[in-house]
Amino acid sequence: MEFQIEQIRLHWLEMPLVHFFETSFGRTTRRRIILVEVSSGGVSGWGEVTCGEHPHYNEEWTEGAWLILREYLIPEALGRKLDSAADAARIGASLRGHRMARGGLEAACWDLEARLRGVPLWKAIGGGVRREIPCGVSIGIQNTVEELLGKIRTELEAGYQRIKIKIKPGWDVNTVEAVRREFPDILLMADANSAYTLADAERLKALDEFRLMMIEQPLAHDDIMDHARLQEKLKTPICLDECIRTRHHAEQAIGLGACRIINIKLGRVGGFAEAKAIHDACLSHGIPVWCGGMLESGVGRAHNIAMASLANFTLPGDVSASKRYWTRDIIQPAVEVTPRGTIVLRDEPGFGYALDMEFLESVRVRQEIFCAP
Ligand code: OSB
Ligand code: MG
Repeated sequence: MEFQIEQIRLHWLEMPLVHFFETSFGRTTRRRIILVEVSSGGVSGWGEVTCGEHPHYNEEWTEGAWLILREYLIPEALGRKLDSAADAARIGASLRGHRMARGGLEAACWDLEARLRGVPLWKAIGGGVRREIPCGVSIGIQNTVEELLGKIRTELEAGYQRIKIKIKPGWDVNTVEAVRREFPDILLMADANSAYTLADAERLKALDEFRLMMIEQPLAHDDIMDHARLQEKLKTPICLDECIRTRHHAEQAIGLGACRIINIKLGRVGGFAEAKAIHDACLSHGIPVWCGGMLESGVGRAHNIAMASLANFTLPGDVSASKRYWTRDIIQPAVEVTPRGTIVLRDEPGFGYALDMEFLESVRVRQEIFCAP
């Protein structure tokens, strides 16, 4: 459906996490989140920029994304007539990188189009093959193994279908072994966020005996070749996260045997158009995908739920309940998980939840409004 981008409002929110989240690249205690609100004919669509506070997961960070939006993407978008939301993927196409900033704007355009059409976002993107999204949790590095085991127990009791733990050198083989001893039969996986090199192949091979579903992104964020060399040596499937930003990367990685599974993150790949392209490429090669997370607020979480309803998202993703991260979310109702470890799709137009504007404004520390000339 055709529409024109008449106004864009950026919202910068600051929200403390319920519990710190630690990966191999550092610990997060507070999130800085940019929401992109795109309006046409008095209707708003919402997107979330999923980058971190610092450029450690990838090159993007909140302050940088704000500037990319203000200086490049918004001037290109304002006043633009789109034949459909799929056109929004072209905004910023001449830039190198900055896909999370682009993805926040692109996702907002999909939400806006879905609202203008009066259909749920999952339907607008061609999803909805399942009414319930299978959910897993990502559990960060803890201060002690005992604390980790306690957290895993809590999440299993809540019904989550698979557990992902973060690993890094010194918190890997022994940790995974302790988890396996305590929970012999659970679906378990480990995410290294690029903490290793090929020189650590023997150490990573030691993980083979623990029946992990996969090991996620063990090697450098931009190195598909070395992952191919590592996958040859490992029984455990490698899942790529950071390395895959485009359909082309996915095809190269699959062709080289660098992974057997791919984690798709809406922001990392620059929005729904590229996410669907990667999804389709994986489907045609028999590579299953799952939906990754970036500690999103309710807006990004709701977009992830829609994405995870596409056909090839057959593995439980890192899409979990709002309350795991927030004492109060900016959407209503908060995202909840069933005792079966699933999230049920909603039928409201757009991303399916209402924004709690009063609360959103109370955590907003900065905003800027841009109008078409
Ligand atoms: O690599 O999947 C990752 C969080 C921040 C940065 C990178 C990652 C993660 C997660 C969290 O694993 C997933 C979630 O949002 O629950
Ligand atoms: Mg990851």
